[in-house]
Order: sequence, then C-alpha cells, then structure tokens
Amino acid sequence: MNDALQMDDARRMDDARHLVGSASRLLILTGAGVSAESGVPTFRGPDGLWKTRRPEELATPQAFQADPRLVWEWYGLRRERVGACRPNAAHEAIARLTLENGDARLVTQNVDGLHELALEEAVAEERSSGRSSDESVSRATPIRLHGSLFWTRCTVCDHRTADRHPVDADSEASLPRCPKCQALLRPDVVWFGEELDPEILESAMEAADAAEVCLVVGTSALVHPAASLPLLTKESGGVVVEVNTEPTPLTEVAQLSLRGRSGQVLPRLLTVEP
Ligand code: BV8
Ligand code: ZN
Repeated sequence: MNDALQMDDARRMDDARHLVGSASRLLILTGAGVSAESGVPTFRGPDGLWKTRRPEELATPQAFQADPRLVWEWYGLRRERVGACRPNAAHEAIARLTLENGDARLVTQNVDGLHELALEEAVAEERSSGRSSDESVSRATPIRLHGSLFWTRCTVCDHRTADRHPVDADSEASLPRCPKCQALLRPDVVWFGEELDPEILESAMEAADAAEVCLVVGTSALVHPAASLPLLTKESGGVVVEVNTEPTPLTEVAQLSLRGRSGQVLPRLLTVEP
C-alpha cells in the first residue's frame, strides 16, 4: 500500500477513534463478519452458510413445517461447528468497552453466542479484581435481535431453555421434544418472515435513537429491521461509523467507513490510550 494511502488510513483511524471515544452514548451493531475470524462462516461470504443452502430453504417457519428433520440437521451442524469456536479480539474489545462504559450498548444480529462468551470471560477477569458490578454486566449484555443457536423453545407452549446439546436429527422421531407438553422443540432463533421480539426490537431502536455514534461492524446491512438501526441514529442527529472488509449499503450513510478486518480494527479503535 503506498504512503499516501497509509497516511489516509492512519488519519481515518484517528478520526474514528475520536468519534467513537468522545461519544457519550455509543451503539455497536454487529453482524456475521465480527465472527468470521473466529471461524464462524458468514452468510454471504465465499464460504457462506447460504452457499450450500439458501435462507428461503431453511431459515423459515415454512421450511420447518415442511421438514423439521432437515432444518434441525442444519441447526445441529451449526451448533456443533460454532460451539467449537472462540471469541476473537473484536468480541473481546467490544466486551471490555461495554463493561467499562455504561453508555455503550451492543446489539447483535448474530446467533453464535460469541459476544456472550467474550463478556462472560471479561466479567470473570474484572470480578477477580473486584471491578465489575451486576448493573454493569446487565448493561453490557448484548441485545440479541435474532436469538441464539444455543437456546431451544417449544413450538406449542412457553417452554424455552438454554441448550448446547448435539441434535439427533436421524429421524423425525429422534428430534427434541418439549419436556412439558411433548410437542416438537425448535431452534430459538428468528426466522425470515417472523417478527422480532417486540421488547428486544424496542430496546434496540431506543439505543439507536439515543446514540451519538452507531458503530456498525461486519454486516452486509441487507436484513431488516436490523439494517435500519444505524439510520435511526443518523435521523436523530448522530453519525454512523462502519468497519467492514467491503463496502455495503451503509457505506454512503457512514461518516467514516474503515476498510479492514474487525479482529484487527476493533482493538485499535476501542482501546482507550492509558
Ligand atoms: C421481520 C437467524 C416483520 C436465523 C436471521 C423490509 C423491512 C422489514 C422486513 C423486510 C424488509 N424486506 C424484507 C424483509 C423480510 C426479511 C428481510 O430482511 N429479508 C432480507 C433478505 C431482504 N426480514 C425478516 O423477515 C425479519 N422479520 O421483518 O418481521 C415482517 C414479517 C414478514 C414480512 C415483512 C416484515 C427477520 C429477519 C431475521 C432472519 N434471521 N438469523 C439463522 O441465523 O439461521 S438473519 C441472518 O442473516 C443473520 O442473523 C443476519 O441478520 C443476516 C446475515 O447478515 P450479516 O450478519 O450481515 O452477514 P453477511 O454474511 O450477510 O455479511 C457479513 C459481512 O461481514 C459482509 O459485509 C462482509 O463484507 C463482512 N465481513 C466478512 N469478514 C469480515 C467482515 N467485516 C469485518 N471483518 C471481517 N473479518
Ligand atoms: Zn411445550
């Protein structure tokens, strides 16, 4: 890369650090790109999850209705593959920042549980030095728009549980059943065509509206209503800063769009100089 470009990158990073560092209220919105360096396949990338399957085929209530075994097989494979992945430096930098800065909120589209794991580890570190409180932990807990691969819920009653077990999708008869009413269980994620949990969406929109800066990391910004959150920040007078390896529909909306991998950029962007 030539000197001028490097100069430009360094200046953009400084500008972005100033914007993010001086924001009294910050919203971080993440997509699958933040987990790419942990080995979790993105949806639309070269080894994207949707390459072998199309979202319309599997991540919909119709697909589950038509073939619950096939859908559970796909989620079981993802749960197994993602369950072996570790948070990367981007997850860790975000967890530390949201734990230390009570006015920073994290909203994620991801269902891979890596933000939650990074926060758990950051809290354990802080607790050993007596620095974090229950309040700071709850504020730092990610707002999860689309649920989790590691939760399962009943298709009939209100039963819902954390669940990291492998799924036996050999036959419909071996699929997980509700311990309360024996109905089929389903992955506790939001499928295409399903409404998001209104309370979760409401808290994400409030955070976007209140934010002075919305830092958008690793999302193709194609799925709604998640992709509209940065626009709420902009409409209420805030600015958008983007970190992505490629341009997205949000790039032209962003005050600054840093081209790079989140595992490299986020630690530099979010770490406060001593
Ligand atoms: C709904 C869980 C009401 C399941 C997921 C307009 C308004 C409202 C709705 C719609 C609308 N238009 C269409 C709709 C319907 C639909 C939708 O948005 N469709 C899209 C395809 C157009 N939305 C819905 O159905 C939503 N419900 O709106 O309810 C309603 C109901 C019916 C009809 C109308 C309205 C529910 C959507 C939730 C779907 N569930 N996940 C599961 O995971 O199996 S979505 C899933 O895909 C993810 O959660 C995520 O949201 C999305 C994937 O996007 P990304 O995370 O951005 O990942 P992607 O691979 O695309 O991009 C990765 C990015 O990272 C890239 O930009 C890449 O360059 C970058 N990158 C890669 N590596 C790195 C990197 N960046 C930095 N560093 C790196 N190392
Ligand atoms: Zn039940």
